[in-house]
Amino acid sequence: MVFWFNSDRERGRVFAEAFARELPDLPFVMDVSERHPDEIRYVLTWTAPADLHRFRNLEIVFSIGAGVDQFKTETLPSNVMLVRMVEDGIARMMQEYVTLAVLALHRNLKAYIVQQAAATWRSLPVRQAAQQRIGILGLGMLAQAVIDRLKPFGFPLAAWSRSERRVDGVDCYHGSDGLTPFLAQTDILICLLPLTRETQGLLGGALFAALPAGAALVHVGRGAQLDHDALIAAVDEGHLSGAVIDVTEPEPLPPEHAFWRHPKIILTPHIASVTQPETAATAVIDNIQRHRAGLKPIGLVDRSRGY
Ligand code: NDP
Ligand code: OXD
Repeated sequence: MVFWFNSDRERGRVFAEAFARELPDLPFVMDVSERHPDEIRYVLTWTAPADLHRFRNLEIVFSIGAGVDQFKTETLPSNVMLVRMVEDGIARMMQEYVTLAVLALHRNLKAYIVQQAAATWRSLPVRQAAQQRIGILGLGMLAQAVIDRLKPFGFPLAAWSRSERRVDGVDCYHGSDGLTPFLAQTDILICLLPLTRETQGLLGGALFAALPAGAALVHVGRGAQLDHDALIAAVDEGHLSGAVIDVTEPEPLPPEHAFWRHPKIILTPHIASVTQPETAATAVIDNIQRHRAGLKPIGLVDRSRGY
């Protein structure tokens, strides 16, 4: 029974130390050719290796990320569990990034950066936090972590999920019927949805039109959820006031892409949150212990839903 770490060696060293300490009976390899394929029981990886079917005794594929759309789940053997990364480090970084993005939009940061470049000293109107309604697409692990951080600012908070949910202090909407009323009362929209057939292309012209005039977008889900032309049109027409974009399709964007130089768009290179090896190793070790005890791993992906 062997654990295969299929990612960068620097993070692998942190994992190897934690495994040696906490699971000394489970051999840990970074070079899979050192072992017979039948010995591999667990793999941690960003995408499914092309030859995954060689590992006939594989039981769990651990995703190094919180998202799992990069796995072609239909190609994974049906008896193998796919487990996404649920760890504190990812949640903390996402809290920081979304707070940064919301405050930047709330306090017109991009406009002041543009004004500074033109040596313009001019104050812009600002709403009170109680008048700035935040709406989050998704109400999962990361959205709930973000809500905890945003609450103390006093923004009215709402969220939209697939199934019905209740969270203290948050107006909860769900399902396709809940989307339009949710959007109608959202001034800063945050996308924290997984990429699935249903969410692909969701951030498009129709969705932007359903937001109040002057609304803004923070996109930290997945690139393929966003229609770039529709966003640029909505911002250039003045219906949207701006956007902070961390994920795009493709990544990286080509140098001529309009997002790079748009005066109302802040673009970052998919860095909102990065798996932290120390906390991620603890999460994976806990899950192996749960699996050994016959319990369901935390973050087990429901392949029929795609997340
Ligand atoms: P979770 O699986 O915990 O939560 C997903 C949420 O989305 C759930 O509330 C779910 O609803 C909702 N949802 C899914 N499909 C739909 C739908 N069709 N309609 C309405 N709601 C839907 O995911 P996480 O919070 O852990 O992560 C979310 C995503 O964030 C990841 O999949 C990844 O794409 C992205 N991410 C981006 C990073 C970055 O650096 N930019 C870093 C990490 C993650 P329900 O509650 O009903 O199931
Ligand atoms: C993730 C990511 O899914 O970094 O963890 O995007």
